[in-house]
Order: sequence, then structure tokens, then C-alpha cells
Amino acid sequence: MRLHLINPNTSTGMTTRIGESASRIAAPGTRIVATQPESGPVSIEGHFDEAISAVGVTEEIAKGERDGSDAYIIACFGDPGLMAARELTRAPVLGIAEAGFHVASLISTRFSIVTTLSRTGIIAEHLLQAYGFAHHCRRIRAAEIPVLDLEDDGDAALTRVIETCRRARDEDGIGAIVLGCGGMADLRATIEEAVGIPIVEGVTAAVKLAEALVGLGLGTSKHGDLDFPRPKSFTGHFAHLSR
Ligand code: 2AL
Repeated sequence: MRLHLINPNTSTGMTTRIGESASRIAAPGTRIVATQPESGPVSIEGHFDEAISAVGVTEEIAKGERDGSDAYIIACFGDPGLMAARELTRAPVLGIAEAGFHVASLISTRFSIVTTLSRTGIIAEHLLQAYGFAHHCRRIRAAEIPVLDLEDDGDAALTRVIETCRRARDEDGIGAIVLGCGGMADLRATIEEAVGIPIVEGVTAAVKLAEALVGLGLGTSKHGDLDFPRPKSFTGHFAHLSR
């Protein structure tokens, strides 16, 4: 199985690390192919970054279709371009926020999210509402670290994430925590050991869910709104998308 992991930001170091985390958890028959958009923001920390990155995600899906991918993961916690991506393929497409919420709800009745910056919290909140998980989430907390600090200042960032998770454990009345950034993919076990409650991380959760869907023979439905986009003309910068 070819599992195409798309890091929606353009930081090559983060793409490599996320790909390595996915490969470690993947089943022996799963080949992880980690890519990133050719153009776009180096990190995604707000609505504007997310809107630009979503175009890059759809371009990576188009490449994945040419290369015969069996499933896709969108490895940014805002799940940028998730529904658009699903329109472009019959393969399953999972967002890491979506995967994290589903898995956390299977092992706890209530969870909190620990993300990077406060300003990204609203993105997670909108996703909880859109996906029907708002009642499962007690609180969205931020460690107040810019996304790229997870790369550049890893030890300090880890310490802040652990401190924030401990506060969530002690104050939120929860059974589990969902980590709210793709850049935390390799930190799950370390944080769980330090905090002592189940820590769900979206990239690793999405790998196992993607393998399950492929194993079940299930892909994105083409009946209804996730059908391939209607052919039409695109103008200007996007003229190459005309069909
Ligand atoms: C993210 C993420 O997962 N990757 C990125 O660049 N921004 N989202 C976040 N909440 O930090």
C-alpha cells in the first residue's frame, strides 16, 4: 500500500520528521511517501496560511493520483483542503485533526487539545464543530510555541507542551489529550510517559486509520458531494485546471 503523506507547509525538515514518524508506526506492507507543496507558507498558523496551503495540498493529491497512491493523509492540524482533496480521488483521505478526534473519542469520553499558538485554537474549534466532536472536547489549550520552534528549539518546545498537557490533565476533567500540530508527530510517546494519560497524535492515528480503511476496501464515496469536481473553465493562474 502506498500511503501518501502530505505536509501542507513547505518546511522540508518537518516533512522528513513527519514521514519518519509515520514510517515507524506503519505496517510492514505500507510504504509512506512524504511530500510537501512546491509553494506556500513554511508553517501554518492562521486562516491565511491555511487558505494558501490548501491549494498546494490539492496539487499534491493530483501528483499522488498520477503515482497510484492508495490513501492520503493531510498532516496539518487545520486539515487544510480536506474536502477538496476528497473530491479529487477515490482513495481515502484523512486529516490529522479528524483522525485525532476520532481516535481520542474511542478511548475516552472527554479530551482536550494541546496545540501550538492560541490563534490557531479557533481553527481546531471550527473543526470540532464541523466534524461533530464539540461535545467531546473540554478545552483547547495552547503551549504558545510557533510551529517552527518544534524544529528549531525542540527541547524548550517539548517542555512547554508537557507542562500544558499536565495542566490539561489536572484541570480539564479529561481522559485523553490530542496533540494539535503535525510537528508533534514524533513526541507522542515521550509526552505520554511524562503526563501519564493517553496522548493521541494525529499523524500516527491517521496512518493506522488509513491502513484500516484500505484493509476494509473502503475509499472516498463518489456518490454525492465528494464526487469529482464538475468540469469547467478556470482562468488566469489556474487555467491549467480547465477541463
Ligand atoms: C499546524 C500544523 O500542524 N502544521 C503547521 O504548519 N501548522 N497547525 C498548528 N495548529 O500548529
